[in-house]
Amino acid sequence: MKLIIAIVQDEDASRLVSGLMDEGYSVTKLATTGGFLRAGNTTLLLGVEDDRFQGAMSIIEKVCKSRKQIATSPSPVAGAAGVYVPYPIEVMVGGATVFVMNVEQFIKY
Ligand code: 2BA
Repeated sequence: MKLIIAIVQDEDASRLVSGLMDEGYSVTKLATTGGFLRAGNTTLLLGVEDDRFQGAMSIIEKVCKSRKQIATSPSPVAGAAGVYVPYPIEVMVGGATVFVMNVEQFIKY
């Protein structure tokens, strides 16, 4: 069994959960915040049997889209007058950031 931890954009989360549930995957959805943009994103936890792992990854890859986001720089630079002003930056946020772990035990009480 594997544990998939997928960090996705909020815009894709609902469709992704539906797509996974429709195929019989169990999903836990967490409301999370990215450290760099300080904006909300969604983290999904999926415990999947090894033979169903690729199926889950295919759904994640198909549903989650990369997007450009404009954000205020997290580290403002000093302007000409020595005043620190935030400036807008454009970052490409990935469709999904996925961590995969082997599960040693899976227990339900
Ligand atoms: P954030 O930390 O808010 O990052 C959003 C996007 O900002 C990132 O997209 C990346 O394009 C950019 N970014 C992040 N850190 C940066 C930096 N130090 N300098 C310049 N640009 C930077 P993604 O890489 O697709 O990441 C999307 C979200 O996935 C992240 O949101 C974070 O919540 C999570 N994530 C990504 N890599 C991670 C990791 N190694 N460990 C834990 N969470 C991660």
